Amino acid sequence: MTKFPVEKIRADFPILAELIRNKPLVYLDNAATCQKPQAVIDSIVQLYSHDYANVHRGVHSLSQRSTDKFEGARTKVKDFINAASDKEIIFVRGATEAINLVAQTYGKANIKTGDEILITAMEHHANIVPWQMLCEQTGAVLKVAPINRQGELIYAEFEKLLSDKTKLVSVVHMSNALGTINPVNQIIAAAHAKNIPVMLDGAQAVPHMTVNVQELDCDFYVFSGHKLYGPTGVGVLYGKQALLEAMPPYQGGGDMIRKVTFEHTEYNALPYKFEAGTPAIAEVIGLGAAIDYLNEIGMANIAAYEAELLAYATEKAREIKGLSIIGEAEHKGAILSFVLDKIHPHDIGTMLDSLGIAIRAGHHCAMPVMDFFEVPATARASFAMYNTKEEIDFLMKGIVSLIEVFG
Ligand code: C6P
Repeated sequence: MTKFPVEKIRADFPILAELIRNKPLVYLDNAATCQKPQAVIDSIVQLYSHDYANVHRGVHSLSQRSTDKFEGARTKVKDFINAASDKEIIFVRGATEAINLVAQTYGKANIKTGDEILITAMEHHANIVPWQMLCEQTGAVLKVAPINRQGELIYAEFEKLLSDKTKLVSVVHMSNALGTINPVNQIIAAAHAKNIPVMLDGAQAVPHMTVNVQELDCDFYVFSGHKLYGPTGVGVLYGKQALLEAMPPYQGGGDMIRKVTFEHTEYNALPYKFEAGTPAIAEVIGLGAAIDYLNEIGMANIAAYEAELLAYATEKAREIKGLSIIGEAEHKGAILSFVLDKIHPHDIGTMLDSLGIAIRAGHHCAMPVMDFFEVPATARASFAMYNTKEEIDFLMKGIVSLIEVFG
């Protein structure tokens, strides 16, 4: 690979030039949300300045322009994850809404008292709570496959939990709290051998690796636009067409109907059946622009560069006495969760902020992970394609100075 053009990429992100507390911003909170390239910002300005109207509704020119851009973005998403058809791409508000949608439609239609839903012990709350709600509604049972001290799924235990009662497996592709990348090919093959559908929570995976849903053969895949350098308020539910066809709709309203009378409503075809109401037009189009931008750089190049960043950060972190890394999976994405002896993660976050460094300190919406590692919270530095080794050096220097002063 030719040298990764990180400086050129950095120049595309205007916010990276901000000063925070009079210091250059070092943005290492990319798992919470990524910053936006100028191309995404421009796409939204262009839309509202020149092309904006409601979609799928008007015969007038602006509505057609808006609709073309909106549906164009759907095709970009389809190609980006290699779905078979635009009909399999449902726009939602984010990964959270996508999982709730599947729980309340597929789940309610197919999961009954005594059935089991299988997740892992490293899930984000968004892939726990919707299933707990479904279990309360149906009498189904939530099963949790355990993890080890490295933060890896104990695959043998996962396999043991797959049974005739299991009606759905829903696992995180890459953990936002630990960085672990799960053996999703193995998981999907084992579940499919028992005719169990699999949903992957790809919110943390999609910005960092090539995702090919047909090759994975997953049944559902979900992610959020804002973690993929796109706008907030938009996310994607991918589902295999046959499954989506058979599912009841989620919400009722405009756009998801073909014909309405007071006696009966006929639902629209896919993907509109699941897109009630005026969608997040500008956000969807902005997501399309983010995907164009990423395609130009290449997801494989991004993954290779971020692997370098992670290896560098891990090596440097291991040199710091009193720092413990939480999550040391062999197969891992660019996340460094850590704790320091005697300094609470929230204090680490606040003190690093005074140096212009943005990290997340907290439970990362994965409280069961914190319980497992018996920590109240972790400090999490999460890297993106615009981060540099110099920024990692700066982070490490900041941590060392904290330990010297407060440790
Ligand atoms: N994780 C983080 O700081 P939403 O909020 O719907 O865009 O994404 C939810 C979600 C689901 N699954 C995983 C694996 C995630 O990482 C997230 C979002 C952010 O780690 C915000 S809590």
